[in-house]
Amino acid sequence: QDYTCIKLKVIEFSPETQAALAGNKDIEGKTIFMVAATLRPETMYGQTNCFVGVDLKYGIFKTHKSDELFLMTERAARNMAFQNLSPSNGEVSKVADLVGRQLIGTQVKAPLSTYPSVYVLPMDGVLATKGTGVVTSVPSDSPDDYATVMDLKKKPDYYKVQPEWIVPFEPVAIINTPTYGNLAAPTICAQMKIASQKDKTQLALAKDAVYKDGFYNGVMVIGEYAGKPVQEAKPEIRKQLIEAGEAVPYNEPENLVMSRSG
Ligand code: ZZB
Repeated sequence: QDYTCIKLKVIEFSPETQAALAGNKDIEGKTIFMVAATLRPETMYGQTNCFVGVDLKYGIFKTHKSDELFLMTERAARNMAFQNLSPSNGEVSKVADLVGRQLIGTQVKAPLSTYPSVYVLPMDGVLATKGTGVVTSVPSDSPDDYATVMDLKKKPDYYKVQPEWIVPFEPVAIINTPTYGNLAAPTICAQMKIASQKDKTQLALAKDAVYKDGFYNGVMVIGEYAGKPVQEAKPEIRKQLIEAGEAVPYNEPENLVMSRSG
């Protein structure tokens, strides 16, 4: 898969992560990014939060740039080490260990998002075996993201999140499609009566439907490419993010993912 890894700059870590990193000399003076793999760079205007898996293991790693560190799974760091994204070819250099749970409530700056900063929240289905284990959330166009945000809104205590990390961050219209309008995920979730991230079968169908409709029939309604088809805007936005240093290309061969997933 040809992913775009979006660099979500850490503004302030959660108190738990701050405690875990206290005294760590390797992070002093460095900029830390939570790195999220996406196939939909054109949706980045609609980022409302970032997801991690609470039980997943993450690390902070040195990168190809001496002043930048990446927060992601070790598996992703190992893949990146062979894609010119680590200090030297094949080198994985970890400076801290973290667990997803500790990251909840961390505040990050998401490139292109209409919200100046967003929060890290928990999602049940984040796969350790895909991308970086960090997922950027676009509830306007991703049914999984929308359903998860609905769960968190309904049960903040259960999920150990604060309403102010969620409630102010409404989905943002970024793509218009003939079938689902300009808030495809909320629309299809309502139509299919999907109410939770636990509705996995329905969500897979919803995701497939909005993916196709967005890609083939979608038209941008926000940003520099407003009025342009998604197919035209996608590569341009990807290129801009990479040139601005706000994203990196990241490749994950499908068979490699499978063979390492155990
Ligand atoms: C932003 C985004 C906006 C995404 C959207 C999707 C959609 P696929 O096709 O199944 O490979 N993702 C990335 N890493 C993980 C992970 N470790 N665990 C769970 N989900 C992950 O799906 C690729 C998408 O899965 C990625 O693109 C990312 O979410 C998520 F409007 O990034 B996406 C209809 C989907 N819309």
